[in-house]
Parts: sequence; C-alpha cells; structure tokens
Amino acid sequence: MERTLIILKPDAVQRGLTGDIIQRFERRGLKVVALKMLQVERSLAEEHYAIHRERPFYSGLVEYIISSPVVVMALEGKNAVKVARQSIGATNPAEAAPGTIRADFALEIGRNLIHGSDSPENAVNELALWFNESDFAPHTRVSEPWLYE
Ligand code: IDP
Ligand code: MG
Repeated sequence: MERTLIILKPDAVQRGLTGDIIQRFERRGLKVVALKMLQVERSLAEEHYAIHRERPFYSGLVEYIISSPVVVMALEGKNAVKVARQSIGATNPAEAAPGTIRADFALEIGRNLIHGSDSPENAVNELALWFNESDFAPHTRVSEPWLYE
C-alpha cells in the first residue's frame, strides 16, 4: 500500500467543493488516513513548492495557497500516488480529461483546486512536511476484500 498527499486548495474550500472532491477519492476506493484543515504558513507553502522557486508563477502560487484555509489529507491505497493524480487530471483544467476533478470543477491553471504528490518519493517527503506521525489513523475497512483481490 502507498500513501499520497492531497491538498484541497483555498478555491476548493471557498467554493464548497471539499466534500465532492473527497467523495470522489472515497468512491474510487482510496482510504483517508489523515485529514485536517489549516491556514497555511507562508514558510510551509514556500517549502512545499520549493521546486518551483525559479518559475514565474511561484510568488502567485504561494499567495494563492496562503490566501484562505486548505484541507490536507493522506490517501492510502494500491498505487495511491498514480491513481490520485489520474483522478485529479492535468495541471491546466482546460487540458484535463473530462471526468477528472480539475476538468469537472475548474477552468484555470492558477485556480486548479487541488494538489497531489507526483511520485512515491515525493509523497513520503510531502507527508512528512504536512503531518506528524501521530496525525495518522491507520485502519482496515470492511470494503478492502471488495477492492483488492
Ligand atoms: P501539479 O499541481 O499538477 O503537480 P505543477 O507543475 O507541480 O502541477 O505546479 C504546481 C502548481 O503550480 C499547479 O498545481 C498550479 O497551481 C501552479 N501552476 C503551475 N503552472 C502554473 C502557471 O503557468 N500559472 C499559474 N499557476 C501555475
Ligand atoms: Mg506538482
């Protein structure tokens, strides 16, 4: 089993879409094992997006992420990183496949609702950045034999 970090960005919270988005992951079979709402500190936003520091959109991206509260979660499941990215869709909602979260709920790259880790290695690092070990509530669900053979 693998874990991935998901951030429901300020636009998802402000637009009242957090429930719809979490439901999509739950329906797919991914399991929420940590979940919290917080106002992000600038330093955390800067560290999370450090890889984009030299990009022209970086300062706007940091302002966006700290502009209003976010909901952050850890999802667990087989290939969680890959399948969550697939359900999220392409970075630019205008290019995302129909049926993905970004295509179905968003229009612009700078307001694309959601973050998902892009590799298992980055997921481990991002989960450690956003959560303490005590924030996780690992559990087995009765549905698991019906999700995994
Ligand atoms: P990802 O979220 O699909 O992994 P990244 O390339 O890692 O996409 O970019 C991180 C975030 O930076 C995007 O989700 C989006 O919020 C923002 N971003 C990326 N490119 C642009 C851009 O050209 N203009 C504005 N914001 C951008
Ligand atoms: Mg990314």
